[in-house]
Amino acid sequence: MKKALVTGITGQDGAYLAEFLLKKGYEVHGVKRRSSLINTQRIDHLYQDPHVPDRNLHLHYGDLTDSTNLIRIIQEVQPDEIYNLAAMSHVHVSFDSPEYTANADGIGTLRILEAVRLLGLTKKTKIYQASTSELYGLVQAVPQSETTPFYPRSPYAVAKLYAYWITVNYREAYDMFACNGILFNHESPQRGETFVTRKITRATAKIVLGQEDCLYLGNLNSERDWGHAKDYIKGMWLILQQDIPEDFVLATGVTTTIREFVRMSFAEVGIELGFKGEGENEVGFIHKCNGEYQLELGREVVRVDPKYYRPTEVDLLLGDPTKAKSKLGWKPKYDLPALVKEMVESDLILFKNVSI
Ligand code: NDP
Ligand code: GDR
Repeated sequence: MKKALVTGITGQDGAYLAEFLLKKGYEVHGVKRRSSLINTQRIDHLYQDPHVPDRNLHLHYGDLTDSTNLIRIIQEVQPDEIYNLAAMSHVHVSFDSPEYTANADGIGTLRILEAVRLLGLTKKTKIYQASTSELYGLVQAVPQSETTPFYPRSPYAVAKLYAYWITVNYREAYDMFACNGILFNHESPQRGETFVTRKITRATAKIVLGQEDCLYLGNLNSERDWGHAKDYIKGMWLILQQDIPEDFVLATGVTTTIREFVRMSFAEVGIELGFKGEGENEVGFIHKCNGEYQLELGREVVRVDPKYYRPTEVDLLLGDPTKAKSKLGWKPKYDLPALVKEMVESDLILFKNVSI
């Protein structure tokens, strides 16, 4: 039975990946941080009581900022594969906590690589590093592929740039099987509530159910290449199943503005939005109601709040997944309409069950 160690197992990708690996017959070990409230909601359905014999999901307390604890966990587990998904993953928040972000997202990756090297596991343990399309930052060329130059635009992206290159360096210096997946944005009903897609689908549900008045957003013009997390975690696994360690872009090859995502989300509940004004004065209003939910025509349900603007923005992400498609045989099953539909439906169910 293969053993996988997943850092960030309580996050969106960690939860989907753990489920995927368990189905493949892996023994899965997850690193989770201690928190004052239980934060394992995304993996509760996978939880096995520690007293159950032969269980195949094990959780370990740990933190990417603590080398000794990572060394101990890796020594205990002796994993065949490590998926380093743990990170302070919010781009906007990284401007408020730049040093912590560098420590966890940048040096944290070094700590994992060093632990594997010091423990003499370089020939046994394969490492997946969660790299990101944020590395491309200020647009140099589109679509963005494995050979497009990087120009990071946030403390998060700069930390991830270090993590990207230290992964490449350990691969070359110590002949380790260490790979970067350069993943474009991927979402799901499990997406954290403060990322823009989930913020939008939650607000769509709450507004039509009368639980929220208006959705406040930042830059509506930026464009993202959005896929479904379920497709992307499969790509992570495929990257580690190759004979030769390499870096791969995972993306859909389609880009969409935030404004269009808002439109699509409201269209799922039968509401056509109109937009008027520009910049900070732009608003989205109810133009037509075609279905079950009847809201007052002309009512403003989307407004811009500049507090959500970033000091430096990434305007356009559009990935070229040709290499992953040809070498890994990776092909996403979801397109954006299917993703939006699943997220809105899930949030409607969630908030229909909430009493106000
Ligand atoms: P989430 O924010 O949903 O999950 C992040 C995980 O990391 C959580 O389990 C979190 O724990 C954990 N974590 C944060 N800081 C630490 C720390 N110091 N030590 C240990 N664990 C920590 O992110 P996603 O699942 O969306 O993303 C997974 C990875 O992929 C991240 O590295 C992200 O940067 C990267 N990525 C994500 C993309 C996306 O579109 N989703 C695209 C490209 C890259 P807790 O639950 O306690 O907060
Ligand atoms: P991103 O995702 O920064 O691409 O990073 P996010 O959903 O936070 O932002 C996407 C775009 O939407 C604009 N935006 C807003 N964003 C948020 N969060 N909240 C708002 O109110 C809002 N209004 C407009 C942003 O300015 C931005 O242009 C995600 C994370 O998962 C990273 O960890 C990962 O590396 C990248 O995707 C790929």
